[in-house]
Amino acid sequence: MKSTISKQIFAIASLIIQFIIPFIGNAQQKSSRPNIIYIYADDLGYGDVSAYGATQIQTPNLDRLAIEGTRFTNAHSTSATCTPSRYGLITGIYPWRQQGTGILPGDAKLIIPIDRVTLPQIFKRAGYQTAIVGKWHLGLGMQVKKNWNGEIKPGPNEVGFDYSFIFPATADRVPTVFMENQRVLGLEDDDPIEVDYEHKVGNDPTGKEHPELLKMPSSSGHGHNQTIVNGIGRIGYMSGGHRSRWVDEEISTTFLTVAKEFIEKNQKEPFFLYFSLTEPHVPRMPATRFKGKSNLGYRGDAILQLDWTVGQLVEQIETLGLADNTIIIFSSDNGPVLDDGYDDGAVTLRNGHMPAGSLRGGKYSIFEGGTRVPFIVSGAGVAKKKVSNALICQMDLLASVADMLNQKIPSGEAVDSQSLWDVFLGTKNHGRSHLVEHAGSLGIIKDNWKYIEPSNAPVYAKLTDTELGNAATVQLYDLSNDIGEKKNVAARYPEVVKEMAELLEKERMGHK
Ligand code: NG6
Ligand code: CA
Repeated sequence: MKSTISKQIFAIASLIIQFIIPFIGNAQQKSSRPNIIYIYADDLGYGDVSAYGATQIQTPNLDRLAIEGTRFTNAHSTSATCTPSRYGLITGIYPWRQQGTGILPGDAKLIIPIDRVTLPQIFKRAGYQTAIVGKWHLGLGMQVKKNWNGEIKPGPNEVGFDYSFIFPATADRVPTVFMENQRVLGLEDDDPIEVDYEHKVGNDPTGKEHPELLKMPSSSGHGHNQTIVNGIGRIGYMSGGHRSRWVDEEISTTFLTVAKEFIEKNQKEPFFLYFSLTEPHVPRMPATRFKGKSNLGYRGDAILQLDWTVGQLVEQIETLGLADNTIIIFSSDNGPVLDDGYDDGAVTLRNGHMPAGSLRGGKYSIFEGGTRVPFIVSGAGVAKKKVSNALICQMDLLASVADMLNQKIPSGEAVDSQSLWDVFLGTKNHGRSHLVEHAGSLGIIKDNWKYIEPSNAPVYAKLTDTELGNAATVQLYDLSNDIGEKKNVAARYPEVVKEMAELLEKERMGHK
């Protein structure tokens, strides 16, 4: 009798161990370690998305994410250009604290310290598989002069990504190649690559010598006239690697395919995918089937391609049954620009489109158009149909996911990143109290006040037709009724000016 009871107890216990405990474990794992996909557009403006009010272009896939999630109206990149914004995202530190974080050439050395905490490392420590697919633009290797024909270290893999499939800088900078785990893809021994940003290397024609070979002229005075690849003049010189050079029209689908492969392969484990798109950065050369689709020129076509790409990824997540456990975050690294160096119709075919919406300025600008960007969070645990006006910055993701995943940040690291996970999920409304904005000069935003420090930096960029927002006098705007920063009210509110100037100074001196 006794032995039968104990047999029964044993049988029940083993049932619990075999089936119920693993199930509880799984369930916990599910809710506490969601997959995160961070989709980062390049130069997409606040007004480029129909969910943000665009009328000349429709972005149904982004709009769907916004409707099924939370759309932020006061979310920012740290800076008004690419490299510094990405530096902020990965390190959780304002890039203006660190020299050498401006727009990098394609042969730059790695600028992310490999002994400090980074966003992908937080995920890695929590047991995630991590990948970057897309544009990198944070430098590679220990020096500028490097051998592009072998493995280049350190790079994204040392920064915390288990897998990397990138192009090194921008689509308009050489080398125009893909790199998988820090090796150029498709390279052949008999045609090694050389890259130089000062002197011409090899015999490939340049845009300067042979403008008649260009299929898309560079806009006047703009550069983009060095080595020609696929009929497009680039910044920088390269020779060799002819069979490894990308086809511009295929860049986007190549990244999408690789991103989907990563997701498919890692669907059973939690993963973090940093999916860093090239659209709508110059040179805009969308896949042929998107050409002419938007009626706004290749820039608009590239935005349609971007939107389609997002839709493809969402569809894959749904098909694989991962929707319940995946969060998609979509944003842009800086504000928009129409003419960034090529005559591609973005200006002439603008058709009334307002890439920055009602914001003033754009890429390169300290006005809101420079750093206030689309920011949409959607998926597991995210508030649906919500519009949040909380002040947040991309740099805050680091501390936020660290908190969500119970990972400690060593003191003195990621010092500018604030833990706001519930705000990102749209379940809490209170974001940062203030944020420093960065372009040619610094600005600061707090309680809907915007202060721009006096500066001698240029007021206007003729090449890109951008109001840069710099001025020799103090500027203060009341964003609660003047989001377009039209009326400088500094003279009317001297006490606010003083408070904001002091706060900016405190931040500047803050963490070194
Ligand atoms: C500028 C380039 C511009 C673009 C930008 C980087 C010229 C005149 N302009 O220097 O075309 O490449 O750098 O953009 O060369 S970013 O989004 O990567 O910061
Ligand atoms: Ca950019």
